[in-house]
Amino acid sequence: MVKVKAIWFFGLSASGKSTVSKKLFEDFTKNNIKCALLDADEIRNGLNKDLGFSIEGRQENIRRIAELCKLLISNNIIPIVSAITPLHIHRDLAIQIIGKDNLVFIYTKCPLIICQARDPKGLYKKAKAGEIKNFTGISDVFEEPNETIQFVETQSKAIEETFRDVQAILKKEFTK
Ligand code: GGZ
Repeated sequence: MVKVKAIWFFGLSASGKSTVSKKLFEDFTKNNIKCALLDADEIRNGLNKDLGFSIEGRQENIRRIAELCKLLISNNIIPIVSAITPLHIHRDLAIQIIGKDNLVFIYTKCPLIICQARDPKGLYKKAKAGEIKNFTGISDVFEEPNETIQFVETQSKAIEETFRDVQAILKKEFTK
């Protein structure tokens, strides 16, 4: 039986988190692996509609998503999270709530300059023009994770290649 753990993708806006997490969700679903996709962007449109992007708002966003993960895991459903999770304290909070052994972090590593060039929703442009405040990477901090955190490079790889890197990480993690 597959061990149930949360898979938590984090990284800058436009770093590829949503794309890779969606692909993983589709792959698991096709293979009858019970999972739920928790995309922070979507959650912020509903459950976390009341939260902004201050330090406290982000912290509460992560706390609620982590609590959701805990509930899903206890129901034998693998949560697949996609959230910027910008600070070490946010990642520590997720570990504290979900438990170290029940959580796999995967950093979608992509230089800020590439994320800005991608800018699929035009958010970096707006942030640079001052139209969006506290925007991660522009007017708010993203703390690089330390070397122990597993990552996939999304800068110059096709999604299929990045996805294979994700699968290699998960194979190791889920057979521990
Ligand atoms: C960062 C913002 C902001 C600000 C709106 N800063 O790339 P997206 O658009 O689709 O995903 C981003 C999403 C970030 O929400 P998270 O819940 O992942 O952030 S955190 O983990 O820090 O709580 C982005 C959009 O919301 N967005 N304003 N100011 N991203």
